[in-house]
Amino acid sequence: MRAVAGPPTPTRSAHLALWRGAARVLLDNWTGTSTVPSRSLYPHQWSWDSAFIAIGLRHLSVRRAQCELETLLAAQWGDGRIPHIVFNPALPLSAYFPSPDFWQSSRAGKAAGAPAVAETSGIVQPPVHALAAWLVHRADPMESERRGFLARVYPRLTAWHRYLLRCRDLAGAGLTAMVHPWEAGMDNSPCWDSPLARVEPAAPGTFRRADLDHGSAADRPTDLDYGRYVRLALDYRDHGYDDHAALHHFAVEDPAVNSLLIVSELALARIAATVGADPAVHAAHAERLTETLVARLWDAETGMFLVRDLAAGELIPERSVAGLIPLIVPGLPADIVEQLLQSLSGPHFHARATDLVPSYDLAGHAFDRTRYWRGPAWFNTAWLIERALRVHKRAGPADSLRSSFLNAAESSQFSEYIDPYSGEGRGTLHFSWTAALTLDLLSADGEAEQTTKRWPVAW
Ligand code: 2M8
Repeated sequence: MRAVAGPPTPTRSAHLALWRGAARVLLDNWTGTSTVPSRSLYPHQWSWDSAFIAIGLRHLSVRRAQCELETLLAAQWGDGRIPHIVFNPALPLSAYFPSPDFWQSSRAGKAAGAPAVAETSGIVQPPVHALAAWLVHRADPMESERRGFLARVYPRLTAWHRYLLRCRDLAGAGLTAMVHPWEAGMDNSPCWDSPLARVEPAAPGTFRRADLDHGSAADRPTDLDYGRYVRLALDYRDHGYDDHAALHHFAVEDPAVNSLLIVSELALARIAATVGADPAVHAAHAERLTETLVARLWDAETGMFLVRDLAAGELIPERSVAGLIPLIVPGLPADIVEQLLQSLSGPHFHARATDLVPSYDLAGHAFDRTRYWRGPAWFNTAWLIERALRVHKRAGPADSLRSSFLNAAESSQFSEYIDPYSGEGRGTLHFSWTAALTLDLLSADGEAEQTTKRWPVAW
């Protein structure tokens, strides 16, 4: 492993302590082959966490960042899915619930091609991985080429996107669908309340939550919702994680997930061109997905994108940060960009204490300033919005969001999320993606870096 790098010159004086603190978190949470989101609450490898972590880790060690992504990809299933958790076999089953004996991936997922060598969950998370792989490559293209990094990950990343576009286009309309609230990453969002209400919860005595050993009950999902999460996962497992055979009592098209797929398809186009494959197919996917995203999920009345509930066949009337993340898509119509920018700075999402965007509508009936994904502001979504503002050349708001992000990361000890009214850190501390994305923002002082190293396409 090469030596861990210091901060880039422009940030050395102003942000040295912050850089060191963030690096410390990533060093402490490194297991030898990947990074845990948190030593206490999330002690295994998580899929979209690892993508965000690799984006920051590349500033410390490009080889570690490559390893982070390749460890995750080594647990990819034969059908192309990247599981949302890869379990560390050295930990006791009680370390996290649902544990490997719940998912039973190597047995129940055998027909879907679950690996025999690793135990994983059977659901997925948002596709940030191709974007991360491209950014890791850009951090040191010569080292990447020397080690054949992109050539190795390209076929796996295309298989992953193929899975999302073929097996998960449940409506046959051209978008990917999520079949469990955890798949969208915003696990406890009020957007899931109405589709989840149709799910019969697993009986309370049939499982034991481990999250309450480490997190406050006031911040975490309710027992009733946990029972529903468990029921959905059990049903999927009992149908062999087969997307055609499973009943999918919960199925939604999420605007953030589909936007991240678009951005990752654009990154795949860049990767394809670099490894001598055909970029056109990925560019075409991105274009078609963008058109379909607008056609199926844009809601002019609210001025943002909404989640589509596939069982009800309608948009869910809840404003969440997932509906603003499509701002990251470069090919959006200009009037939609304008309306999204207005929504971002309007009363539903502009919090008093911070520029970080709350996860849910500040004026919404289900808003809760501390319960996770029902109001608090998260650092990964702030990073995505900061990128989105730069994509659309809004340097002023992007600079301001960047500086709020860095202040909040420092004052909250790299917390998992913050209370949007007080700015106070909530959830677990020393959280890996908060630290990783801090490093990424600290590395982005020069405009040249903004447009070349930090983003797949200088749009
Ligand atoms: C949270 O989700 C896990 C389940 O996957 C949990 O609550 O136990 C979410 O914030 C998710 O987005 C994140 O990837 C995961 C690990 O940080 O934690």
